[in-house]
Amino acid sequence: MSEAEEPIYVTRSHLPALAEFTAMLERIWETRILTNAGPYHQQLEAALCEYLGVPFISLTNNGTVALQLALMALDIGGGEVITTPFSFAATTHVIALAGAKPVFVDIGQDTFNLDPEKLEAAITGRTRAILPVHCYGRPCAGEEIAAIAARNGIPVLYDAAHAFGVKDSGGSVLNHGRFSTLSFHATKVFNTFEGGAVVSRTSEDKQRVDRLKNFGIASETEVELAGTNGKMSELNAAIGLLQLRHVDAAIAARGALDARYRERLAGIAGVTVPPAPARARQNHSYFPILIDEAGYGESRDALYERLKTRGVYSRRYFHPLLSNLPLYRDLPSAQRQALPRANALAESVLCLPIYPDLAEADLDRVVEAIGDRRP
Ligand code: T4K
Repeated sequence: MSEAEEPIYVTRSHLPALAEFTAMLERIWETRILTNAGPYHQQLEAALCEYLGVPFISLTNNGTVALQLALMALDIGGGEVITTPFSFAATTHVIALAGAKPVFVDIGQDTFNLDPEKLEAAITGRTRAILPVHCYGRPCAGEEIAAIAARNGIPVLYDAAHAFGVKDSGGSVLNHGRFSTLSFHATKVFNTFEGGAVVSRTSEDKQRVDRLKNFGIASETEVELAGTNGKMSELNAAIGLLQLRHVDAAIAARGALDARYRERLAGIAGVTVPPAPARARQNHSYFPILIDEAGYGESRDALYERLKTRGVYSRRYFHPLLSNLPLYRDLPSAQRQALPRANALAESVLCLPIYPDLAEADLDRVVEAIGDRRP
């Protein structure tokens, strides 16, 4: 957390009932199975497969490690990985950490996600994988990406950190690609305090990820792969089992707030609320708005600062754009002129507070502060 005076957005609804959790803790104390795919871990994997409608899940200790494990499972061995610059730092970092070169492709018009029309031109003989992000839980163009990937024989790994429970016209978006990864960080729609998961399409892929998250160990005497420690503990898995009971209510509450924001923000000049994605079950994990400085009369950054003075803590997800970070800006694909939409979006987007316990009166206060441009 960056500011000491910031409000706590992780509210009651992000936490399981303490009594239920205590009962699970007692069980852990009794069995003394604390980690390494214990009973709660196994139960949570099964429960998530059912809830999310996916064939195989491997729980991990966070969403970043989930991405790393999926990349390790693809065994890309360097080369290039095509991705979007409009994401959280973890998405590009894992490519660099895998010893590969990130290749940025611009986002689509009004989609927030990697543009399939720009994808094929970015594929070279060195491309080892495609890593799109369902940004804000808005589904990527899964069919188009799949067709391009298949044509070129390149695997797709989706960063679905924001897309818990999201569906498109084909069902769960987690069923696109060879792997999808989730984040269960405290601030997410479904959380285990820290945690994440890799969704696999086949039992062979799940077994590979499971080995990789446990040091590559295949049996007592065999270490088959150069793995890491990506395991989720029993404590986090127990929290997840309890959270899962309330996730539908949490998503519904977010949906009502999303609708209220849309209604109240309509008509404020220079403020655009992106339309909800078509044919999707959303999770309302973020509420982005776009500020057109000329029409609004104030820059996005000035609004962001002014909201803070009113006790409203919004987030400029995702600014700075990953391709503009000193770490990555010298990459050939990072040039601003090649990424006009992502650059424009990073300069104009503001994510407003949205969490299940946000009171309607507080939401109205956020909208009033946006509507009232006086300092
Ligand atoms: N891929 C994508 C596309 C991602 O967005 C992320 C993470 C990942 C991969 C990696 O997944 P993980 O390895 O994190 O599982 C947050 C989160 O730390 C990060 O998980 C998330 N994406 C990213 C978008 O946002 P911050 O630094 O902006 O959050 P922070 O700490 O400022 O918290 C936001 C608000 O919530 C604050 O007002 C305070 C409040 N808060 C926060 C925490 C942690 C609480 O009230 N209680 C809390 O415990 O990064």
